[in-house]
Amino acid sequence: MDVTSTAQVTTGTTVMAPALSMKPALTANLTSKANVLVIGNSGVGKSTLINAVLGEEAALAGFGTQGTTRELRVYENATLPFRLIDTAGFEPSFFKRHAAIRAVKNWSRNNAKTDTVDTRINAIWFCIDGTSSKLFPNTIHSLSQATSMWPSVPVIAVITKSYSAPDRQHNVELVANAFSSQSHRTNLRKIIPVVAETYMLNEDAYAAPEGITELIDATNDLLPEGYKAAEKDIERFTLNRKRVLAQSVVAVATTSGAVVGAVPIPFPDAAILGPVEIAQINALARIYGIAKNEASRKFFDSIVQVGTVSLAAQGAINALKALPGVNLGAAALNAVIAGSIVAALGEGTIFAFEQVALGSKTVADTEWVRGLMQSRLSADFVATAKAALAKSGDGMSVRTIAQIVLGAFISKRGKK
Ligand SMILES: Nc1nc2c(ncn2[C@@H]2O[C@H](COP(=O)(O)OP(=O)(O)O)[C@@H](O)[C@H]2O)c(=O)[nH]1
Ligand SMILES: [Mg+2]
Repeated sequence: MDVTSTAQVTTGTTVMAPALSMKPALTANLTSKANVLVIGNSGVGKSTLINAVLGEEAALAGFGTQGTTRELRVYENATLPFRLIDTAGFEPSFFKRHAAIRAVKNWSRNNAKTDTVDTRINAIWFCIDGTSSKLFPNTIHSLSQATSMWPSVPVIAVITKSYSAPDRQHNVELVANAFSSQSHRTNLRKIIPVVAETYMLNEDAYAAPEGITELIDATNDLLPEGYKAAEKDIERFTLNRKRVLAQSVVAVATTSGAVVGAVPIPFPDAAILGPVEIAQINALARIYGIAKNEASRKFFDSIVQVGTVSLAAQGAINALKALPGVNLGAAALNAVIAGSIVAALGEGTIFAFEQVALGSKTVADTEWVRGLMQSRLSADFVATAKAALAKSGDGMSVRTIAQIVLGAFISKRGKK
């Protein structure tokens, strides 16, 4: 599967994965956090990665002007035991690289003077673009050169944009080889392929978020004692991160559903959403680490059945079609209906997988999950989808309609 030439699809992901906020950080935790330098050429995916790791509560850390220069931005949140130093000005030009590294050095030195914060670099993430494997040796050489003043600091190589699952293992080997055949000494500890934000390959296939919680765990593991967070705190935090990543899957799947649904003929039944729903469930299962095997097959199937051929789905469709006062042509109406079913099912699946991840349910609880999914398509569903119908119009693009549907289902989630 060649994804390098696929157009970047960003619609649908922005709603669920808010950009880093600019709230000033609390100063309470400053002395107890480790520092992780995030280095990689601009465009490699550093900001997207930082957002995926720290989450929406990430804030620019308050180190005065030193923490927010053109070359460097320091982020942290209340939970994770490390802050991330984004080398925003790092570009494939010798001078820009030099300036970026100098900014890190200055940050480290100036803040050490103020004595309020430990500014030693404790770990480095090398960000390497997974869509251009030919550049691995070059990139690794230049990143090693740029960080040669920290020869013993542990390094994690992060292969960003690892959209192609079949290529992941091979890319890890290529990166390992590139490290061992270059001259600069680096303390390489781990190579992790990541997808920081759901990437749409085509209508019913996406690259779901990948490797983010592994990266958090691996980074925590290599921090010096005294910095490390307790495992249960990390676990609680990563479960929260998984939810946000999962919601980025639902956003993309909802768009797919709306695209599939937007046909100017009467929407027959939800069976045509089968492939979209299956892709969504598989992607969510990966995020929650729920294996697809004999034991979980019925659990997965129950969800898809409710979303495709069940009385609940048919009832929801009929109710929406029969709503009085809806002044929409078939295409827009069908797009809203289809998108709503996929969104509601996705939200329900996230809840179900969380319960399994927490151990309060197991994949043997098929009747429970069936009932849960049916309830997600009941009266409450019709009211939410109705709100989306009211905001939709015939002239709108399917993507706009999908955003409206997501908006309706998200604000419902917020109120709960
Ligand atoms: N869908 C998706 N897009 C990504 C991912 N990583 C990076 N991108 C896209 O690649 C572009 C550059 O990413 P950005 O984080 O700004 O790179 P930076 O310059 O290193 O901070 C943006 O359009 C991102 O949306 C990812 O994991 N998934
Ligand atoms: Mg950036």
